[in-house]
Amino acid sequence: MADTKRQLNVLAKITTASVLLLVIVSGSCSKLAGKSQLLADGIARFYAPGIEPNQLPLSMALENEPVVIGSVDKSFRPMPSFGKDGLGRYSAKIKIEDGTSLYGTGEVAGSLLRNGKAIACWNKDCFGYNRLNDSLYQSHPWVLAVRKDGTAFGVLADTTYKCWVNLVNGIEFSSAENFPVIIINRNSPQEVLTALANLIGKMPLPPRWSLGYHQCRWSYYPASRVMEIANGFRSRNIPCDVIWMDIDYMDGFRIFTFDKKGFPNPAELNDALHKMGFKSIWMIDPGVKAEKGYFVYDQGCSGDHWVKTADGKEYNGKVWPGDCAFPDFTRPETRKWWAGLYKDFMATGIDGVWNDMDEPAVFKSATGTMPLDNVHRGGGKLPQGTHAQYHNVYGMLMVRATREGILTANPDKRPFVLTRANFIGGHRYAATWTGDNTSDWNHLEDSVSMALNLGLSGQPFSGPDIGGFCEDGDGKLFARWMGVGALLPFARGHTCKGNMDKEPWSFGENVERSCRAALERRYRLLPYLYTLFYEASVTGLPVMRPLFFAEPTNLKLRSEDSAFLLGGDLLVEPQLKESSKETVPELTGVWREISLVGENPAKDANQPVLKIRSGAIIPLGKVVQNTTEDSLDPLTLLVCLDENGLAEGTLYEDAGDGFGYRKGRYLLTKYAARKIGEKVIVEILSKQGKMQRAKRKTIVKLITANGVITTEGDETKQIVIDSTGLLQVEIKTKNKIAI
Ligand code: NBV
Repeated sequence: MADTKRQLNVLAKITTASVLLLVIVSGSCSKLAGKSQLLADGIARFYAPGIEPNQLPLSMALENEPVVIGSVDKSFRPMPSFGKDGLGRYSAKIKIEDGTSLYGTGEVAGSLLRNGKAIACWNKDCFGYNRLNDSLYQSHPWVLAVRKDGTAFGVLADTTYKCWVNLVNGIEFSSAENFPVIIINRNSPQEVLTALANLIGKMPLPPRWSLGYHQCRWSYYPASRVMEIANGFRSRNIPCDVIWMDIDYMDGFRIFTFDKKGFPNPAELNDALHKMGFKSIWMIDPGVKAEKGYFVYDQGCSGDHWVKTADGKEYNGKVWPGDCAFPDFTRPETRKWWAGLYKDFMATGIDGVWNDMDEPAVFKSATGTMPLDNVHRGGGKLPQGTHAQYHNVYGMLMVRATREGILTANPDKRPFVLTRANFIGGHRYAATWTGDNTSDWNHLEDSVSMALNLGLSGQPFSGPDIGGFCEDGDGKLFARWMGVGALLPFARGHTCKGNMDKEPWSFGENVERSCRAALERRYRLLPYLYTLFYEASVTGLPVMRPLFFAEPTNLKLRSEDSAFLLGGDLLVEPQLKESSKETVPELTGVWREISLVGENPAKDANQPVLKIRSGAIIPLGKVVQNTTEDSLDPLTLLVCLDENGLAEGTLYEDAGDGFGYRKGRYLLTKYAARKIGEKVIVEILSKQGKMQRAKRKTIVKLITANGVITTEGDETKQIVIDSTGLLQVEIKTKNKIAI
């Protein structure tokens, strides 16, 4: 009997073992992680079973290789399971609880909430956004998950290969090559993003001028047209900081050259623009015309800088100039050479660089890019690899070299680079715009959700082509887009060749008036915006935030993507639909509507409704035409007390450019307001930094339910507002600031 029992036991064990073996061999079942490393409390990196960490290439997403502080406890949550997906690709799955909302995944058109989507992360030229549900020009294999209770976690599939993110049933990443995943578990989405930024790096503080309005088109040609545009802004008093030069400034699309007819003297043009308070940004593409005698090509050949075909020849693909060679940015020597090319270019007085087509886009090719078996030779810590391995980081490596180049050329200035292609972590080198959108109402809506999700994917500095790139659109759409676009982190109007003019004045007087108001609002808000950029550079929190950041447990806010927050204190409610305004779910607490330049969104639907959070102080400047003008005299503090009669806010100031701030030459002022009896006292609560505080007038505007009380004073002393005065305030527009 005992023997039979033993035999049965053995049989049972054999059966279980063979089932397990079968499962493992067929790979149809997912397994828990193999090796894992604890990187911080609640942050761990997991590898598939059987994979040694040193078998996989070094991370390109992370800023530095993280220190492993220990092993991962079994209780770590969430735990990934590795296996193969339905198509036999390596996969990592993470289960989600009911009610979990998913975000991130970078630059994908469509709604903010990503639940139910299946996205392929693969950088691609997407004229008119012809790829719904896929990542467009950039790849962010990253998902932010916010649980029902407001706690959150994030998952990074740390691979540069094409990566599928399937959010139909939980979270599943898959790829043809094995990859580790990094999981960050935290108490709130904000904490997840800060932890992510500690891993992938923070956006370096951009020059203040880059927060102004930018005007672009493909292309302003010749130089005299550029000056006409510049004069157009100044003569109409429409604020603007930057004019952009698209590819036609080049001589036959040869990068680092100037068209002799249209742009015979770029230094003179830049100088004239500077005298008018403009900066200029000029485009550089990666494709180098394969033409003997052209200095960039000749140098590239003698330095052996080109990407190679599988059989070791120089790869040539067609782009704007015809047949082109492509720098192999995985090579440190090539990045150095590329960086060096900017020396003479920047010496003409160019202020910033626009890297386009860096997916890289290749015309007349089956894949829209170079062959996947092309060879990148690597160097330093990067191994040699195929284009399949390096495709998604081609743009990121390019802008890294560009940034280094313009910094070396102008060591005392903060570099500004705009890129179309990028990869998670690429915000370390460049800001971004969301590529070739179309002038229609859907893409206006997408502008908000896309910039939000880029922010939730580590890129705080982004915005759309205001007005839309493809097609003309009309004045109504343009004015509405300008109203919203002026409140996004990166604000640039742009349009495609062949389209009608799309400057703020191109659609007649009414649209012009509306655009002026929109841009004046942005310029008034610059002190607040710049403070948010500073905070983003320190904390990694996005400048533009989804509404659920205000209340992560409020499930009604989870899919809200028509309204958004700028920082923590300003609610923006645009009208994104042509003729109706979406109802925005109420946020807890009191948010009071404000008006910055006399605008009234109830009468002008192009201007989003702006609301200040009670308990906040928002610093404003005055309307200026560009950031070379002093906007902080007077400084205005909008004060909105909470139910305890308290408010607080911060202002960051520095020289606006250069690196003095890193040596303490900045001012970070925390203002506080408190109500004592009938009086409200506004004063400096704390300050940091050694920059001299300018002598300036400070205007305090107390925003109450019944109106606004305005007082002037000296911020270095207490500014006292007598709220009995409220009774005398003429209340014309309830809840509005009359300025
Ligand atoms: O350089 C021309 C355009 C540029 O205006 C646009 O912003 C980029 O997204 N560029 C693409 C190349 C041609 C696109 C059809």
